[in-house]
Amino acid sequence: MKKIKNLICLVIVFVILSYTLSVNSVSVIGTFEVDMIGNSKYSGGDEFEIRIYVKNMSNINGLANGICVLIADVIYDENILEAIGGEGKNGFELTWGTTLVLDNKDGVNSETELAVLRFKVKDGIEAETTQIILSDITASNGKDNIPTNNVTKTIYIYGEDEEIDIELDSSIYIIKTEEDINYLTKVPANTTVEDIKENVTVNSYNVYFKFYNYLGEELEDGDRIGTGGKIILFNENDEIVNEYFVIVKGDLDGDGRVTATDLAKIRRHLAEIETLNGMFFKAALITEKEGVTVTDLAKVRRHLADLENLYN
Ligand SMILES: [Ca+2]
Repeated sequence: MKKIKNLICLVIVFVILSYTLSVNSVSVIGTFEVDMIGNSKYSGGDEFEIRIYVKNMSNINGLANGICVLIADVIYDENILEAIGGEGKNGFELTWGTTLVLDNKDGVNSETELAVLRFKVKDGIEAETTQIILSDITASNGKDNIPTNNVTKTIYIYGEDEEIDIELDSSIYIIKTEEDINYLTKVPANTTVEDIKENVTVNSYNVYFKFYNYLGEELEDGDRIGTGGKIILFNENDEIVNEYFVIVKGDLDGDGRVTATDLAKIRRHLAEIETLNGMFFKAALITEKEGVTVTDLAKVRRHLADLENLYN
């Protein structure tokens, strides 16, 4: 009898144990990625920054309250680069020795910038290609350790006599050059100058920006920037070093919004009453076909009716 009791006890323990194990295996954490954003071309003596983001959390439910701690080893060639500081972003605290520790009382479960790391290219370094690697990355949601793949950022160092193009980089906008004209595209309607400043980086510290609308009027931080708007980069001698035109899909009058006026513009273009030119023509190429089509009109109309979003 005692033997049977023991057996029953054992079975119960086994059932409870396997249930607990299976519950744990159900709560398997989703994956995520880490990204390093920043320009990649510098010369000896330049200081630069790398922004660290988490993104692509494919199983938000599994992440529950999101990522609140992330650690990684930061590997770089100390003969070429020197770490000169950094800071946490969006509530994350940065502690950086050989290992980088980022922690926050709150977790994040959508694409978020966690930190900025600052480096200096050592004086006299010329024509080198070097890498900054985040390895052994592990995050936590306060419950589980969640590892992910290494990330590498390649840095090209130019010689003293080589000219470096001062360029913008961005994790959310697309920067492209067509026929020697630079464009900042994938800019959604209602984007302000401040939004752009927060979402671009430039490969030089000695550069400042000015923003203009399509009429050449200077814009301030809170102003919307629309199609045909321009970002001009100046060096410390107030000389223009580069410029970018802004394209906001569906904004065909340059006010940075998509309204009935824009709908009318695309209609009139299709009816051959008034032709869309230059930047405004590019902004009307919603489907990115060769010319402006009926589908482009349909998409703007559906966007205005909240049936579709031009920027998703
Ligand atoms: Ca508009």
